[in-house]
Amino acid sequence: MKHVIIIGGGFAGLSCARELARSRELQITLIDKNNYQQFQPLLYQVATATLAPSNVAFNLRNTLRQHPNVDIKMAEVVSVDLITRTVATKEGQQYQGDWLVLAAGSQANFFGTPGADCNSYPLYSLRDAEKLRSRIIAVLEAADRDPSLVEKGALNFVIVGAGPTGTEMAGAFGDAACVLQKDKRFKNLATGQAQVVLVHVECGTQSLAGAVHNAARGRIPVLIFAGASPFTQEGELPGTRNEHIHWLQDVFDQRGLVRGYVKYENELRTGKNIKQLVFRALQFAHSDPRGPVYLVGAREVMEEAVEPQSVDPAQFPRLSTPALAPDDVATIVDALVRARRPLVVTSYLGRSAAAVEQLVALCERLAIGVHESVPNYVNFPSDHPLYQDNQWNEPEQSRALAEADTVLVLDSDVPWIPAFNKPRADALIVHIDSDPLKQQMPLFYIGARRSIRADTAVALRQLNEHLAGIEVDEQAIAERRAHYAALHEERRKRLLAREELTANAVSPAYLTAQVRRRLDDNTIVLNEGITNYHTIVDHLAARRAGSLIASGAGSLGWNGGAAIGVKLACPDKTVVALTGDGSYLFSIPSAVHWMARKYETPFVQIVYNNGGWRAPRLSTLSVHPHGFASKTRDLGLSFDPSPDYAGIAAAAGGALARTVRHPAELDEALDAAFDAVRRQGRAAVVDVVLPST
Ligand SMILES: Cc1cc2nc3c(=O)[nH]c(=O)nc-3n(C[C@H](O)[C@H](O)[C@H](O)COP(=O)(O)OP(=O)(O)OC[C@H]3O[C@@H](n4cnc5c(N)ncnc54)[C@H](O)[C@@H]3O)c2cc1C
Ligand SMILES: Cc1ncc(C[n+]2csc(CCOP(=O)(O)OP(=O)(O)O)c2C)c(N)n1
Repeated sequence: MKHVIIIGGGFAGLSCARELARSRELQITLIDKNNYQQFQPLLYQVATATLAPSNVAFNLRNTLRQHPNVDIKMAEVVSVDLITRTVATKEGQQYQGDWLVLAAGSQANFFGTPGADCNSYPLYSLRDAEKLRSRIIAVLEAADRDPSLVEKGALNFVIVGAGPTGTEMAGAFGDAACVLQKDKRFKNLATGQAQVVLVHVECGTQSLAGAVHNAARGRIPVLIFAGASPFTQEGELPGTRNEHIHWLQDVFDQRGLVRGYVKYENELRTGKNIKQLVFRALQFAHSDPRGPVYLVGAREVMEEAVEPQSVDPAQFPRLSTPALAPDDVATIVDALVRARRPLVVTSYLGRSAAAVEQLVALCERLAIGVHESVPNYVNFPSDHPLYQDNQWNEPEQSRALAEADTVLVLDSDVPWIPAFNKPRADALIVHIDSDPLKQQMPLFYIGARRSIRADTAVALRQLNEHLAGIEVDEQAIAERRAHYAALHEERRKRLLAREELTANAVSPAYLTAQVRRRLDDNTIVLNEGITNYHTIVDHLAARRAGSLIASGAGSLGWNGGAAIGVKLACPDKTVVALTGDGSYLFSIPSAVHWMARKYETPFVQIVYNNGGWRAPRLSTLSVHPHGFASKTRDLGLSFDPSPDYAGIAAAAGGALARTVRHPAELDEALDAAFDAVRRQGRAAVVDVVLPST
């Protein structure tokens, strides 16, 4: 039997091994310094963090397992003796063969360009791609900490060489939209770029269920594409019907299923202008108020042979951000300066970090208090002395809102619920919003004297610039600053007291405080705590824009899929999802945790397990406080016997699973969960049993 030694398990070495292995007369030894084959055509995606390194490294032993006469050695060849046909490895082994095949590939060549080898990044191997990836992420993180770096060009990447590698690298940068968002939105949940969702005809569209509601109400851009049943049945066109299901899945108005929720919907009727329609749909999705769009195309259209079309996406720009008219700027500043108790009310301004910065500047300059209504982003640092409070559905009058004489509502769908919480009758209300008309809401009015459609970051910057040129009564401002700071301090103490462990049970406030202690500046938390929503906002006490996110909508079960989406968009963040037990079940945890493992998107999920659906009980009691619901414990809302919430995730995705029934078990469980996610790359679910209410 003859012995062949192949050095290098790349494309050449592998095909050589495969071919030669067919002959049973040969024994083959394949030597490679790695035990995987790297798939170079996808190195760009690894470099721009859109693919994990494991996706482009194929285990050599696995690839060649069907060839018993191939032996694989992981070793680095350092010398070859052609006379004795022996190769020596760095690890000290020698291999002798009848034939030697040298397939060690090539190396990066800087062609002697001065400085190129030490100041630029080659892209030849997986290691090169990983180094480049770390560098890109480091630059983004630096720009995240200090946004002025963006203006200084920190996010400008230069590619030398416009051959296939350079061109593809440029394309990969373009695709990695979240990485390259220059408008600072990469800080937030949303990359600002629509993601694409493909669903199966009308059935798949129905399966989207409440997710379309959440994307619409939460203003998240998404391009949804669904196929449609073929419309011919006798082979008239390529793609014609050939399965029984094509008759059953044909409906009269497939687009109607989502019409009430999408900003644009259309059918692709020919393959010839698909690009134009996709870009037009994206233009709607990306323009404020952002949201989902829906395209549908039948199989014959998808099968149509078309000439390549070139369409410039730049001709379909998102609409420019609208600003305040000069008159409005002066009037609003004047009202804020004159007010005794000016207050900002907001819910989703914090989707833009720039808007948060401008709001802080405005509030600090004029001592304006901030009240959040069902906040679904961090709109204002909650430890700031001007931060007053936030409200979910609690039937209470906010003191700050009751006292305010000038109320500036910025980006809010429901700034207050007038049945129990509203500004005083003579308050001046001004509303600035990306959609002040709330065009998709049948009933909406808030008594605003001025309603202005504008981008809040731009509008606030205009107010700040105008303020810089006018005199204000510093004494009056000092008085209101002291007033708001005193109220803030009272609230801080109240909240701190609630974090004490009192009974022998974990309270939602205590649990949230324990979670907070484990967060760092690199964490994003998702809140689907329902009746604990407000407690979570209060006790997480978020300060950084983009660090706390909620769906902004009402179809429960958002948090699991959202956690995976956030982790995909921001792979270097620790993602934590806080969920009610009902919302956990709504999220289809089996699918979520299967995906989390499959797509390497581990996250910590904590179930606020209060034994069932508490919200519907509170809703009933708020309408009929002394009715049937007040007299019975059993409203059919309990999840007793409780499912093994964490066990579902362990079974579906190998998640670390912990159930906490006593306060003494909490610390260990949370530590284990954060460790699993941060260090082992494994998802974790902690089911925390709270007193049922
Ligand atoms: C970023 C990038 C994108 C590309 N995209 C494409 C594309 O889309 N289409 C296309 O056709 N081509 C593409 N190429 C080119 C293609 O990857 C190469 O032509 C191909 O990999 C060459 O195959 P090879 O087996 O000669 O070398 P390689 O695939 O590089 O394999 C060499 C192997 O030898 C091993 N080795 C090296 N030295 C030693 C040693 N001393 N001891 C032990 N083992 C050693 C290495 O670990 C490696 O596994 C791309 C290349 C790059 C860099
Ligand atoms: C898809 C969907 N179904 C039903 C509802 C109505 N609903 C609102 S809150 C709630 C209960 C949620 O339970 P859980 O997540 O355990 O939170 P809790 O109310 O116990 O705090 C329900 C069923 C909804 N909003 N969305």
